[in-house]
This record gives sequence, C-alpha cells and structure tokens, in this order.
Amino acid sequence: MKLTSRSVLRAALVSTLVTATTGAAVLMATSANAGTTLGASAAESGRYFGAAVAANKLSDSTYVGILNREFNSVTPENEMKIDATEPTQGQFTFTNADRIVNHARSQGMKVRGHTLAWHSQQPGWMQNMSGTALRNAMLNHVTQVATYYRGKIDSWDVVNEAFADGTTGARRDSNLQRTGDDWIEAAFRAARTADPGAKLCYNDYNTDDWTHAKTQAVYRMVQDFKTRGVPIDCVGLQSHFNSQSPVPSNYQTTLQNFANLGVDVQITELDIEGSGTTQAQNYERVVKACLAVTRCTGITVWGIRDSDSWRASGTPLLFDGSGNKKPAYTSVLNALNLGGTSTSTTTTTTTTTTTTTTTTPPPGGCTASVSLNSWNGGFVATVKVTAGASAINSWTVTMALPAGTTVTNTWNVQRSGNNWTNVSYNGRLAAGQYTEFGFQGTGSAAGLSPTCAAG
Ligand code: 9MR
Repeated sequence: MKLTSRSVLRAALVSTLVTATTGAAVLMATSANAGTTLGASAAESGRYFGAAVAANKLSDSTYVGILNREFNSVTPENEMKIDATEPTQGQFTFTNADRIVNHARSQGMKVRGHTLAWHSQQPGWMQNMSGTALRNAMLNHVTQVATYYRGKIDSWDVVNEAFADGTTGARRDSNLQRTGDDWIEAAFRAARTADPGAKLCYNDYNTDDWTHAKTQAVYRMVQDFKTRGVPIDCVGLQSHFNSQSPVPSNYQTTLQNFANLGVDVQITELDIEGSGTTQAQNYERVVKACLAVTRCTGITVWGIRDSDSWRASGTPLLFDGSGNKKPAYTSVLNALNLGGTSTSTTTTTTTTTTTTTTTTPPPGGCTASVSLNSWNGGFVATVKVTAGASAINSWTVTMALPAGTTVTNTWNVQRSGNNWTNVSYNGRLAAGQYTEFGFQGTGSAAGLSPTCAAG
C-alpha cells in the first residue's frame, strides 16, 4: 500500500483532532485533502475500495473505465469458485480467473480471492462426495488453487458461509460439514501452508448485527481459532442489505468486536438495495462504521453498475446502468474523505476500548500506539506500528507489561521479554505505512507505553 506524504499529514491531523475534536476543524483539515475517486480516497487512510468483477465484462469499455478509475481492489465474482476452477476432479482451469487477476495486477489493484471452500457452487463430482474422500478433495482444492495464486492474492475467503441462518448459531448442514466440525480449520491450515503471504478470511452474510445468533457463533469460532493458533487473519462481512435486512444500528460494534479478537475486518460484498437519499445515507453509515474501526481495512462492493448486480432490480450499487455516479456514490466518496454531512447514528461498542494516540512519526523512525480491549481479568491488546517519513526494514517495540500479567497468545510479532519485533512479512513499511500486531493475556494491560525503534 502506497501512502503519500499527504496521507501522513492527514493521519497526523486526524489523530490530533481526535483528542481536540471540533467539527469545524475536521472539515477544514480534510477538505483540502479530498480524494476524487473511491480507491484514492480509501487509500488516504490505508484502506482499499474494491468491486466484484466478472471476466466476461472486461471487454465492456464503460465497465472497465469505471473499474480502472475508481477501484483499487477486485474480487472475481464467480471465476475462482470451486465449479469454475476444478470442473473435473484434479483438472484445474484458471483462464477466467487469470483474466481478472492479470487485469488487476496490471492496474496495481489488490485481489481478494473468493472462495476456496463453500457448500455452494460445487462441481457435480464434489456434490456427490462425502467423508474422507470429500475432505481430501477439499484440502487438495484449497492447496492447488492457493498455490497457483501464491503471492498474487491479498486476502482469501478461505471458507464461505459455513453457519446456518436463524437463532441456533449452529453450523450449516452441508457435505463439507458432515466430514467433521474441524473442516474449517483444516481448510485454513492448508491455505496458510500453500500461500503464507495471503491474509486468510472467514466470510459470511447476516453477520452484521451483533445480537444475531449467527454473528455470535462466528465470533466464538474466530475467538476459538485465535486461542488455539488456527491461522486466521480476517473476517469478511458480506453486508448485503435491503429493507428486510437493513444496516443494523450496532454495525460498528460488530466490526469493532471482531477486530478486538486480533483479526482484520473487511466488508466484502457490500450492496444496499434502494435509491436516492435513503440509499446514500445507508451507504454512508457503512463507510463511516468501517472508517471508525482501525482494523476495518477495506470495502468491496458486489458489482460496479446496478445492471451488473446479482440483484439488479434492487438497484443496490454506486453507479446506474449507464455508468453514471448515483447519490450513493457521492455519499461514499464524501464519507471516505471525512467530509460531507453526517447522517449516521453514532454507535457504541459493548466492550471497553481505550486508545493511546501517537505523535507524527519522525523521519526514518517509527512510533507505536496501543489500543486495548479489557474485561475483568483479561485483555486483547492491538499495537499499531507506523513508519516515519522514510521507509523502514524492521522494527522493535519496547513495552513492559504490569507485574502479574501473563500473555497467552500473540500474533504478527516475535516477543522476547519486553521487546516485540516484526516477523518476516511485516517488518518492511513504506513511509507513513502502518502494521499491527496483537496479544491476548490475563491480568491487566492498563497504562502500556510502547516505544518504537526502526532498523
Ligand atoms: O454474484 C454472484 C452471482 O453471479 C452468482 O450467480 C451467485 C451464485 O452462487 O453468487 C453470487 O455471489 C455470491 C457470493 O459468491 C457469496 N455471497 C453471496 C453472493 C450473492 O449471492
């Protein structure tokens, strides 16, 4: 992710303003820095703004024109699904997925891989399998596809839609589920081995309302994976909204609570049925919720024009059928630029989060700040390491824990006593770029005061 010096300046201004908030000052600080496209504006805060893309539309010049102008991430809408990539067992076809990946890479866009293991869109041969044979076929599929795309995928939806709707919080029944509850973690382990550099996500729908049983069930699975060291880096909230399934008032709480487990959160398939001001306000609420959560790292809309949508009649996207920007587009862009009129309701998290803000990083150095989610007897700490005005190759954060505190689990870091050092994949940071590591513990982590040294 390339951050401009303008972004660093904006980050500094925004973090200063968080402590001395005046609405007028926020507008003054940001209006001069407003980006003019979704991708550029999202990048100002280190995020991506992506779209689901169909390979057969890459010859449509209006479509590609909008894609290249506005978006800096893509998700193949259908081309990486199991039926597309392994139509016959053991014979892999990447032609259409490659068209999207090659296009994205030629434009400097990220690619979200979607999806390696799913109960739906299985090829006929897989639908007819069960037991050990199916488990092995699924693991082979994960391994082959993730290996083929190793190094080219920012985030993989390793497992998609594995929980049931309704009030039970149970797993969805499927041939994969019937191979045993551990099929999800087995898929994640295979994906990590095949492509250690990709972020590995669990992706689902109807997981936006914090109070829903399905949301709680996914939360408990991710918490369990983090506790046991199952490799998971992110949770994808598909976020398909309409009047039956509106943007919940506690949406930001849901994003924050997942993030507090030590995973990134990504809004992966956003679309909101409707039109005009109401639709624009709903989009604004979603974008503002993401921007308010440090670990909400990007937003993908599920298509470009309304006519490209899987539910085109609901006109759920940011561009109309002719490719014109809709009011929802403008509200998203304004929200990304932290400008415009706020129509969102502020939501509060159900957990306690305190953040220590930092000063502007010095040239060549780095700074660190901690945000803490504590409960009686335990905590999850997330440490943000930000490079100064020059790139750095490595970092070490020095931070003493209070006496009596025990760390039970760490991620994205190597710890030696009070020294917390980068791992292989997160030491190099461009000027102004940040990375995060975390740890879970028992006792208290109040009053941490990290310092950062760069190499
Ligand atoms: O948008 C996709 C549509 O073109 C396909 O026909 C459909 C088939 O399952 O999948 C749609 O995408 C889905 C995504 O893969 C998973 N979450 C729900 C999406 C909308 O149905």
